[in-house]
Amino acid sequence: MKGMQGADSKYKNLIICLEDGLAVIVLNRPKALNALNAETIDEIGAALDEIEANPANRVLLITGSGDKAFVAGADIRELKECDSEAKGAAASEKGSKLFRRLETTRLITIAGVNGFALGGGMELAISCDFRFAASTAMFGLPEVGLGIIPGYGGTQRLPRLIGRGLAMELIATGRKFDAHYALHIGLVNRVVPQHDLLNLCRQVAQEILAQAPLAVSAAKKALHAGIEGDADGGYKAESVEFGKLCLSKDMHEGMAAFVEKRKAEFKGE
Ligand code: CO8
Repeated sequence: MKGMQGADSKYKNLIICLEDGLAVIVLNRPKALNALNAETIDEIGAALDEIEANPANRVLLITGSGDKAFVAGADIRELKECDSEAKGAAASEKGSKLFRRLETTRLITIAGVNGFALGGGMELAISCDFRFAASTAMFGLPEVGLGIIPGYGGTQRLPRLIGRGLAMELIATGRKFDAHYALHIGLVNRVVPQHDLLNLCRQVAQEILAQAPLAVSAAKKALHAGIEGDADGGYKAESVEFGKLCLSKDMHEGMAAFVEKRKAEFKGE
């Protein structure tokens, strides 16, 4: 990833950059097209601990290094060693827990899909709040062709995102598809030339960072409550979150700024 400051060398397979409220995790394992081995999964968890611990970090961008791969899946060489039911289930659960954490973090998460997002790579992308893709990106859940199934939440998240019929077709055929098809089925929000991808991600991150922090987190909580539970629970969660925001200083600031025709200065309080 070009133009990033403050690369942190304590991770072997990641580059972490902190840019005024925007945290960037770059998967950086080029010799395996950024495939997720157990070590990389642990590193993403540790990076998330570090990023979440600072309330100033509010948006998380996940992307891959280079221009070929976002993440080419779980590491197949490591998966080959899963020779018992218990080992397989544990490996699945390890990634699944991390992706669930990513899905429910207070941070707004964006996947900048810069190339191959296959298997566990596509599952990582769909555990983020939304996705932008380079026009060269390729997607797919090819697991059934390896004799396995998506094991990092893909069988659960894909139907929720694009609907049951399409999800079943894509999972059962293992078919790979390009960024334009991904846009057509609502898997990604926008497709841009590769050289514009990070600028787009940063620009949208800035738009989010300009909003009231508590309001953005509350909106994520309410949205999840409805998507994951029943509609009544979702409407209830929305009202509860709305009520809490009425006690925030930022609500008063936002409304005062409107009336006084000035830009709001939010403090996240
Ligand atoms: N794992 C390990 N190594 C990989 C992976 C991977 N997923 N993908 C690519 N690599 C390695 C290749 O082995 C190769 O290494 P080497 O040079 O040492 O042989 C290097 O990356 C470059 O790859 P290619 O030479 O294959 O590059 P190409 O441009 O020819 O092809 C592809 C690019 C099409 C992306 C091709 O590499 C490919 O098909 N990769 C595998 C894609 C795949 O099947 N992904 C799904 C994996 S399974 C999965 O993700 C399950 C998730 C749930 C697991 C739950 C339990 C743990």
